[in-house]
Amino acid sequence: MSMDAELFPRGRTVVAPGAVHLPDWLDAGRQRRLLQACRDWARPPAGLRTVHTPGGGTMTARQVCLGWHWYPYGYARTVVDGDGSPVKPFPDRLAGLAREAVTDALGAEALAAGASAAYDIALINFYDGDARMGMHRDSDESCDAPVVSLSLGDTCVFRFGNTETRTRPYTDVELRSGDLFVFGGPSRLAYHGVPKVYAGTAPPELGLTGRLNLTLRAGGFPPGAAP
Ligand SMILES: O=C(O)CCC(=O)C(=O)O
Repeated sequence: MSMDAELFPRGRTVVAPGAVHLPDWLDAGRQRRLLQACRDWARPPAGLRTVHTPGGGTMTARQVCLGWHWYPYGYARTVVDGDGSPVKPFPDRLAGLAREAVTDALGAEALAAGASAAYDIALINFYDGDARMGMHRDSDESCDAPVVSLSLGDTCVFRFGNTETRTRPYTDVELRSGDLFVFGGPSRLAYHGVPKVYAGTAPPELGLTGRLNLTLRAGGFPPGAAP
């Protein structure tokens, strides 16, 4: 444990209105089970893929989706920018995890307010090497339910900004393995990104080289239909 960690134990932090960081939310056992599930989801068909943006860019974090397939910039039921396979189903247990996360981070009222919003999308990002993610908003959903973010493996700098610009003001938060970050309400459409991942900082007992992030979202799309 670093001296900083001893002097300043990590606690719940409200980073912006509706944006809350809960350190160490997943215990070691839940992290291990979630990692194992991610390894299964990453397999083809509809497995981990490299994402290309319409402007000719390549995202350095590779991605796999559950429930709905995200591509720049929309959602589909099949991997329209990859192998064309149907997206893997979104498991009920992730919906339960999302509800638990929102309740712990923002209170039961936040969940009740978004009660019509069923969590039905997971985007799983894998960061290795020099992977990072530029500042962006999660704005392709038709629903304002909070976004739930879970981190596994290496520690990163998560930059949480404002709803107006990609630039300052923003707050840099260190996300470690097991941490939960939820952003909803006035922060739902805030710009955010991952400027840095600290290689080799994952808990050794987890057995992951690199970083995984799961974001759980509610699409709000008509059942069965492509939006
Ligand atoms: O990896 C992270 O912590 C952020 C992921 C993210 O911003 C996204 O999937 O939209």
